[in-house]
Formats: sequence, structure tokens, C-alpha cells
Amino acid sequence: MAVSTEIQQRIEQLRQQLQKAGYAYYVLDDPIMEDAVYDRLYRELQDLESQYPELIVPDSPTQRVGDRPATQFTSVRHNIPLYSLENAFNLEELKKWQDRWQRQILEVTGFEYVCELKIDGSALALTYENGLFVKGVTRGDGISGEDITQNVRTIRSIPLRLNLEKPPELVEVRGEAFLPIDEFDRINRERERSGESLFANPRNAAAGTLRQLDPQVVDRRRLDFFAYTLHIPNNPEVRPDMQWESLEFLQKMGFRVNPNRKLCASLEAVADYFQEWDEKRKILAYMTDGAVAKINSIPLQRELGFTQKFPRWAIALKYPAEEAPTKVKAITVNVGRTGAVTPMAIMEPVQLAGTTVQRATLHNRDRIAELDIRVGDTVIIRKAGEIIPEVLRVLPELRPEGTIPYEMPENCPECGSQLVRPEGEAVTRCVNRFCPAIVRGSVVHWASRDALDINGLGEKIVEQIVDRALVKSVADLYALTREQLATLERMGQKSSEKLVAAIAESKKQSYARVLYGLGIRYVGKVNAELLTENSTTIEQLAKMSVGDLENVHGIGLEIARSVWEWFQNPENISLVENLRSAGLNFERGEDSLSLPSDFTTKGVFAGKILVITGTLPTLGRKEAEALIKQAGGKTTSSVSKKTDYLVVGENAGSKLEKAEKLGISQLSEDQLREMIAGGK
Ligand code: 3B8
Repeated sequence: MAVSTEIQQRIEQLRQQLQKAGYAYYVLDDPIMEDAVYDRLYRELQDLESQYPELIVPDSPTQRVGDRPATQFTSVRHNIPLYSLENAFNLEELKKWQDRWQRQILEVTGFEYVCELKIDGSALALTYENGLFVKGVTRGDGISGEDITQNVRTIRSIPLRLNLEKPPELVEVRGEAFLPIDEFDRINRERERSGESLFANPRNAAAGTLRQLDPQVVDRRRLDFFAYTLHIPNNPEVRPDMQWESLEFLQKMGFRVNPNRKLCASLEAVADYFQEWDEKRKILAYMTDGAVAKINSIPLQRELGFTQKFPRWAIALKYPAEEAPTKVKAITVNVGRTGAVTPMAIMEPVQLAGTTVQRATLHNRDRIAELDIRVGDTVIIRKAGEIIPEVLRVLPELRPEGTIPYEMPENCPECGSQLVRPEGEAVTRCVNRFCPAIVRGSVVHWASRDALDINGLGEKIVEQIVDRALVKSVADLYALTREQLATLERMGQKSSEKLVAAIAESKKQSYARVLYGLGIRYVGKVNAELLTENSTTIEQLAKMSVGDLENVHGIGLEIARSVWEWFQNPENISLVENLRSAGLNFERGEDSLSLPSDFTTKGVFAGKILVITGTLPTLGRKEAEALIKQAGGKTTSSVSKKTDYLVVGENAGSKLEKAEKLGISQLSEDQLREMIAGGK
């Protein structure tokens, strides 16, 4: 039956509105629609499309996330090789590069360089046929890469259709996919909570994410993309013949193009740009590891061409990494709450990126074998993002005599039980659920702020109650008496009374917090909320099949399996029963408390709500938001009585008026920066 034109028109209208709002949010970084409105329109479109599936088109905003995981990626050959850039580590090397390319040209008349920030991500080649996005491929070895189209579609700042009246039949766009630092931190925090190994840096995390087989997992990690190269093979006349104009054209077509670019008339200007951004890059929301200088004229680029590996017309000028040498004093292992055993190097203290460090992670057994790290070795350590530093490499030429290869222990250093290493996994685990390290870790997690939030139950106390076998599982907490606690070190009459009360108080916490507190692998705060929103009681959750679980929006296969497996273990079932008899909440009350948002208790803006309005002189909207978040604050989109500060830029409109009426404090970008700098 034909669908009425009315419905067709409504669908088209919804798509246009959603596309526009998504573009404003993800590409322009300047939202035009409230999230709630977006969600409502999105759902309406989804509903219509499920009623009339014949009307679904591949560039509908609903078609970004596929629901079928890939089994593997296919290798595809790049039409045009996807080269990488040659590196220069100082200005001398930069000068040599210029001399080299100029010698190749008969007569160098005028030329300019386009300077871009070098985004530390993964290069992608995107293909558009008649304006429609059809393929996304990784760099691979430069000749062939992997077809990860499904994953690329989830990147909201990549248009599914080019914004062109008459799109050429074939357009290829290249650029860098990356994870914003904020998002990287969030992912690692979640991984830490669920006992997974951490990503070493945003680049690895982005590359790892792009190679995920399940597009739903990719979708939950918000990748972003900056475009920098444009090819129009069949209609070369359409493309501008300057790199600078190409960037503008890419922007016009709907891509996010990095705004921090500069046209430079000389190598000195390139060096200035490089220096200027060495400081300024620290406030960006994404990682850059250098600057890229490209010859602006594309005909000149063509004349110069490529070497075996690199373009001759572009070079990356790299910032020195945050790395430092030190000496290994000992190698130990740390047993986490999930039983994951992480080897750590204990080193002579060294300054790294502004802090003193003396421990570095060695990740796992494979990494140790790869490094062949030994006690006595001199190593280079590196700090990437917010996480614990890692050992990057060993300097074998500095190895003293008589060292022996390090072997991971066969038995758990905490409980002595045999460690296991599941087939195909890099992680070694202690699987004794009574291992004191695991019990300690699970109790600390249970008591943590986002879980049951038990005040006064810190690591020192947990250590004692577990060592004295007063607590063998979190359920035992609820049987602890004042008298028992009063015998512990650092505990008086008063504080033990308080702690018993705080433990009892935790019985009032929501089902979502309890579920999160159980520490099921992959069940972080967000997943715990999703699961409790979709089950009235934990018994109901325990009965759900992997398929049922996967049907919960936002829950992928890996998580579903992990949850299902957890409930298959009779010991976990009896833990739940014990906790239920102790009076914990395993039901979703109608008014179940939501988990706290991302407030942190640290930083000048801890617990404060800020609104940004207008265009700030140097910071983009997302950058400013990231800064505020790092300083503990939260940003919202509209001014209300709850707003603590309004950050005001140029062309501020109605928000400023409203803030003035409400008497809300105003900050300029400079004042914002000063407060953040002063508060650290
Ligand atoms: C030619 C141009 C490779 C690159 C390029 O931000 C080429 O331009 C390249 F063969 O890898 N990471 C950039 C970045 C990377 C490249 C580039 N421009 N801004 C980056």
C-alpha cells in the first residue's frame, strides 16, 4: 500500500531537522536544539520508520548504528595510496626538508605553507558516491586498509550525505578519527571499574575502537573526525587548487575541519605556529602531537609527488613526548578487585609531565615478554592522558650484568592460589573469590561514592576487616557490630558507631547503585542504570537470556554475556540472597534515585553549574566545556536560578540578558582560565 504523502513529508521534515541539529551540535559545536527535543523528534522518526521500513534511506539520522556485529573486516585497496607523513623533530630538520623540496623544483617563485595541527588519531579514507557516504577504510599499510564502514557511520561529525547541490559522482575525503581526551578518560574509568585493561593513550583507544566488530560498542565511544584532504578523481576541476581552499570546501560540504589552521608565508612563520601551539595545545579537547606543514599549491604538490613512503610536499613537526628515563628497582604484581593481575615496575622516582612517579604499569604477561624487562634495567617511561605511566621501552645497552628475565608468579601473591590465564586473553587472573585482594577491592568498590557511598569505609579500614576475616564478602558488612569495629586501629567508640550507621544507611540506596556495586564485569554506572531501567527486580534480571539483555538499548553482546554469566554462578546468586536478607534494595522503586552526574569533588568549579554563551576568543565550545569539567564543574545549555556562572563570549544573546536579570556572576574566557589555573 502506498504511504500517504503526508507521512512521507513528515519523515523528510524530521530527517532534515535532526540532520541540521546534529550538524550544529557535532560539527559546528554550537547547539541549536535542546537534547530533549532532539530525542523526541528522533523517536518519532524511529517510530515512523519502523512502521514504514520501505521508507528508510541509508542517510537517515537513525541509520548511524548498525545492529549486526561484523565477523571480520575485509581488506580493500586504496584508490590513491594513503601515505603517512615524514617527521621532523626540530627546526633544523624542517629547514632541511624545505631545502630538499626546493632543490627539486626548477624555479621556486612564490609559495605558502598551510599549517595544521597534527591530530593524534587514526587516518581514515571516506568515499562518497553521488554525495552519499558508502565506504570508510583505515590507513592499514597505506596500500590496503580495512573496510570499517559500519563503525565510521557512528561518528556523528561525519556527514552521511555531502552538503552539495550537485555532488560529483566520486569524492574521497581523508582525515583523522580521534577520541576527545574527556571521552578517553571516561572510557578508561569505566574499564578500570569493570576490571578491563586500560588503553595506553587516546590514539590506541581510537584505533582499538575503530577495529571493534560490534558497531554498538563503537557508538558508545564517541569518536570524532577532522577532515584534511579532498580528492575528486573524475572531476578534478571541481576541487580548489589550494590546500587552504580545500579545507574551506570540506567545511562547506559538512565536515568538521580543525579551526586552528594558519596560512604561513615562510618557514619562520611555520616555526612560530609550532611554538605558539606547544603551549596552547594543552587546553585542547583532543591530543595533538605536532604541527603539519603542507605546501598550499596543489599543482606544486603534484609536481613534487611522493617518495616510497611520504609526500614530499608535507611534513610533520613533532613535539617531544612526555617521556623520561629511570631505573627499575623491583617488579611486583597488583591484584585488582576483579582478580586481574597487573605487573608493575617500581622505579627510582622521576619527574614526568609535572609529577613525580615511581610506579609504572607493565600491563600484562605478553607486554613483559615483549619488553624483556628486568630488575636493574634502565627504561623509558611515558605518561599518556590521565592514567598511570607505562614502560615504553627498555634500553638494553644500559643493562647491568647478571640480570635475569622476569617471570610472572604462578601463584597469587595474596592468597597463594594458582593463577589462570584464559585462552585468548592477555590478562592473568586470580580466580579465588575469597582472595583477600579481591575481597578488599570489591568492598572498596561497594563502598565507593558512585556505588553504595558508605562514608568512613576507606581502604585502611577495609584492609583490617578483611585481614581479620570479619568480612569475606560485601554481605558481611551488614553484620558488623560496633564492638567489632571498635577493636580496629584508628577506630574509636564514636567512629565505629558512625560507621555502623553509615553501613545501615546504605540499605536505602537505589537498585542501580547496588547493581553497580556488585562489580559485574562491564557493568559500569551507565550500564547499571540501563539494566535497572529494564528490570523491576534483580530476580527478573537474573532470568533474562543473553538475547533479552542484548535487547536493552545500549547493551551490546559482550556486556549481555558478562551479565548472564555472572548470574549463572551459584555463589553470586547466594551473595544476592544474603544481601537481600540484609535489607538491600534490589527493586526499582518508581522514584528510584538517579546516579549523580559527572560532578567531581575536586577543582574550583566542584559542584558548580556553568553556562557558556557567545563565541569565546580562543576556546571552542567543547574545549571550554572540557576545561570546566576538568575543574569539577558542569555545563548546561540554559540559564536558570541554579546557574552559578555565565561564561560570556562575543555576540552573547538572550542568555546574557537572563543571567543579568537573575544576577548571575559572569566570566570572560580569561577569567575562566585564571580561576582554573589558580584553583589547581
Ligand atoms: C598527505 C597529507 C598524509 C597526511 C597528509 O592531523 C599524506 O596530511 C597525513 F600522505 O597523514 N594527523 C593532518 C594529519 C595527518 C596527515 C595530514 N594532515 N592534519 C593529522
